[in-house]
Amino acid sequence: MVFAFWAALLVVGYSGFARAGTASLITVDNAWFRFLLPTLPAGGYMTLRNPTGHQAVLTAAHSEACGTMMLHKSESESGQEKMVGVKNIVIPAHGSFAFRPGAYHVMCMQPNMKPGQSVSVTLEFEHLAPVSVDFKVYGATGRPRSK
Ligand SMILES: [Cu+2]
Repeated sequence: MVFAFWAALLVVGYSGFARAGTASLITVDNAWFRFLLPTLPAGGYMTLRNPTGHQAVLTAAHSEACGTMMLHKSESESGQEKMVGVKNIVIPAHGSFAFRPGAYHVMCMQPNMKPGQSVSVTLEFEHLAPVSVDFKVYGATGRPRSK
């Protein structure tokens, strides 16, 4: 009786692991948008973690709440802030990659969202299954610095 219970647990645990194996192993923390106005693009930020032994390459992001979505990098050139398009982003093996204000971000070109909402974004990778992430929407002041 007791043995059967543990055997059942093992099977459940194993099938859960197998599913995780076929999905992407990339995880995402602290995903959020800075939303200003529906007529202005909204910057999206997050930290990607790659626990695998191979580099992961993020190639695109899309969301039904964004219309067009792009990978961008902010650069300052002689005091002028400008954004450039980025083809892809490499997350090193056993490493992480942070998107943050003033640096790399996903650009939501036609934001259809409101502060307080969560918006689903799908991240596409080379050789890995796509990952869907809920981005929390904040206003102009951005994400509170709690951690
Ligand atoms: Cu941008």
